[in-house]
Amino acid sequence: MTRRIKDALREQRIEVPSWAYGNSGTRFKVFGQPGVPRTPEEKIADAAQVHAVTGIAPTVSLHIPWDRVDDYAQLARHAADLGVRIGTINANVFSDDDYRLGSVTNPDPRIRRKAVAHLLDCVDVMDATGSTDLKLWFADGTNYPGQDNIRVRQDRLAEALDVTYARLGEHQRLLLEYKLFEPAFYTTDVPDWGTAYAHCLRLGERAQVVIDTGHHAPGTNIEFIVAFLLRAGRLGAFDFNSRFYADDDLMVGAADPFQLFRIMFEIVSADALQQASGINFMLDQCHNIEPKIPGQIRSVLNVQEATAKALLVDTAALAAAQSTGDVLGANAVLMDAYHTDVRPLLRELRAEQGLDPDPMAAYARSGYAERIVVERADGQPAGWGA
Ligand code: LRH
Ligand code: MN
Repeated sequence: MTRRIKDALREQRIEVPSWAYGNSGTRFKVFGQPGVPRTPEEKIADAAQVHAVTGIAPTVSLHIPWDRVDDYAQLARHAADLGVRIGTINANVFSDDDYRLGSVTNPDPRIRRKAVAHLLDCVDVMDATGSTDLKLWFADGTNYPGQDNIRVRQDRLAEALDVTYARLGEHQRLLLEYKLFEPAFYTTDVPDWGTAYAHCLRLGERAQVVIDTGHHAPGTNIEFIVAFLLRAGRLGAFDFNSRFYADDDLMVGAADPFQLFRIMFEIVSADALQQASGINFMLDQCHNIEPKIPGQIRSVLNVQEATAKALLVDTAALAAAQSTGDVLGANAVLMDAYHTDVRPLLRELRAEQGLDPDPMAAYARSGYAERIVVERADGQPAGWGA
C-alpha cells in the first residue's frame, strides 16, 4: 500500500505561475513586498526554489506580456540552467484599454483582429520555449442587459478560437478557461464549464477545458465537473487556488482542504494523476499579504497532502459499500482516508528522494529570502500590470 502510494506521489507534477512571485493585490491596493522579482528571469529563479525544496514543481507558466522578453529561447535556457522548464503560455487580452468592450468578442473588428494577433503571437512564444499548452482566459462580457448580442459574441469567440486552433502545432494544445463573472458583471462569454466544453468539442481533440477552482458560483460541486470532463477526455488542466467568497486566489486547500481532497480523489480514482494523463496541475494564485515563495511551497504541499490522502482511500472497501448501497459505510471509507495524517509518509518520501523532509524549513534555512531582499533593493518590482 505505502509503496504504491509513494510511487504514485513520485509521479506528481505541479506547475507554478510566474505572476505569483510578483506584487499583487485587489482594486483597493497592490501591496509591495521586499525582494520581489523585477524580471521574468528572477520570477523563474524564485519558482526554481519551490522545485528545489518540494521536488514536484519543475515547470513555470508564463503570462504574456507580463513576462515579455526579447529572446524566449534564451529564457527557456535560463530556466533549464535553474533545473526547471517553461510550461503553459497564458495569453492576456484583458489588460489593454482597447479591450473595454471585449477582446475577441468586441463589436469592433479592428480590436478583434488585434486580440487574435496576440493569441497567435503567444503560439510563436510556445514554439520558442518548447511549451505545449496555450491557456486562454477571456475577461470578455457585458455589464448591462442589452449592451451587446449574446449569440453574436459567441460567433465572434468561435471564429477567434478557430483561427488560433488552426495555428497550433501538432504537439500543442489550447486550454480554455471559464469564469462565472469578474471583471464583467452581467454576462461573461465563457462563464461555465459547459460553454468551455461545447467550444472545445467543436474545435477538436487538442482543445481542452481548464478548471480554475475559484471560478464557480458558491456551492458548485467542482468534483462533479472534474469527473464529467475526465470521462469525456476533455479535462486539460487545473488552475488551483481557494476562496471563501469569489475569485479570491488564495492558497489552494487553505479555504477548503476537504474540497481539494474530493477533487484529487476523482483524479486518483480515474488513474489520472500520472503525467501520461496529460492533465496539467497548475497553481493560479496571488500572495497579496503573505511571503510569496513560502506561499507557493505551502500550496504545492497542500496539493501533495490532499493527493496522498486520496491515494489512501480503500477503493475495494468503497466499491463494496457502493455496490451494496451502504451509504454510511461508503462515506466512512472516504472520511477515514481524509482524516489520516499523511505528513509522516510525505516526510519519509522526501527523505527517500534526498530532499529535506520539511520543505518550508529547508527554504527558510537557505537564506534565499534574505539574499533577494538585498540583491533586488533597486529597480522596478514586477507586479500586476494593472
Ligand atoms: C483569471 C485568471 C486567469 C489568469 C489570471 C491571472 O481570473 O484565473 O487564469 O490569466 O487569473
Ligand atoms: Mn485562472
